[in-house]
This record gives sequence, C-alpha cells and structure tokens, in this order.
Amino acid sequence: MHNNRPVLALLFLFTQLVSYPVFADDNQDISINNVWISEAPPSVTTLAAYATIYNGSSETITLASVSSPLFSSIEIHRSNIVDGIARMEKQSSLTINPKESIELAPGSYHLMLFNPDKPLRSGNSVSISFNFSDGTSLSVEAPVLKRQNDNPQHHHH
Ligand SMILES: [Cu+2]
Repeated sequence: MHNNRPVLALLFLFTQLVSYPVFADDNQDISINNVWISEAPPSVTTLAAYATIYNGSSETITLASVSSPLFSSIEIHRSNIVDGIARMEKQSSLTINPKESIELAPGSYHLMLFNPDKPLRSGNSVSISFNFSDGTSLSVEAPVLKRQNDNPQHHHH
C-alpha cells in the first residue's frame, strides 16, 4: 500500500495531459446563434438558412465549410442587388474578425442547403456543422421556421 502515492501522482499527471483542452478555448470563443432554416414548399429542394456567428477570440477565424447529414451539400452565398435584380454569389469561405460577428440574414449572407433527404416543415430541426479552417467544428440544431416579412422579390434559384 505504501507504493500507491507515486502511482496516483502519475495517474493524475496523465489525466492532466490527456484532458488538456487543445481546442476547447477556441470552441468557447466562437458562438453561433439565431440559427434557422426558412420553410419552403415540399417541391423546393434548395433551402436557405441563417445564423449569427460571433468570433470572441483574438484571432481572425474563417468559416471554411458547412455540412449536415440531411443535405447533399451546403454552400455559403451572398445576396446582392445588381441593377435592381437580386443575385447570389457563392462564397468559398467567410472571414470573421476578432470580437466581431457576422450575420447571415435574408438579403445578405446565407447558407444554401441542397437536396434534403426528406421534406422539412416548420417544427422540424436539423443538425448543421460549421467547420472552421483551424479545425474547430461546431454543430448546432437549426429549427425550420416560417419566414416572416417574406420578400416576394427575393427568389432562390
Ligand atoms: Cu443562395
């Protein structure tokens, strides 16, 4: 029994090493809020999703990709009005400066979700993963909601 002490000390050290949070600080520094998917008729296979991403860290972060098991692919888009016509441009990534947030909202940045496995209605929710270039990945539950103040001039694809 008198040998226990060094073993416990070693175990303690080992535990400390293993549980050292390599990415945990980064994870806490990025927060994703107000995530929602805009409800669309069942025949529509391209949906739009919105969120607010806050970078609370002291480093610039880059949203490299977005994924969900329920969709064949997800793209980052930006809406622009060009000569009075609403257009969408695919973005290869989104950069968020330290202590700043970026709002994905109707008429601006948004996510395009392609080919859902099943029709989605308001009340459903979908897990969406936001993958950052430093390897951090955050998964959030995105509820499907009816769009308020719908702009009939803004059409998706
Ligand atoms: Cu779009």
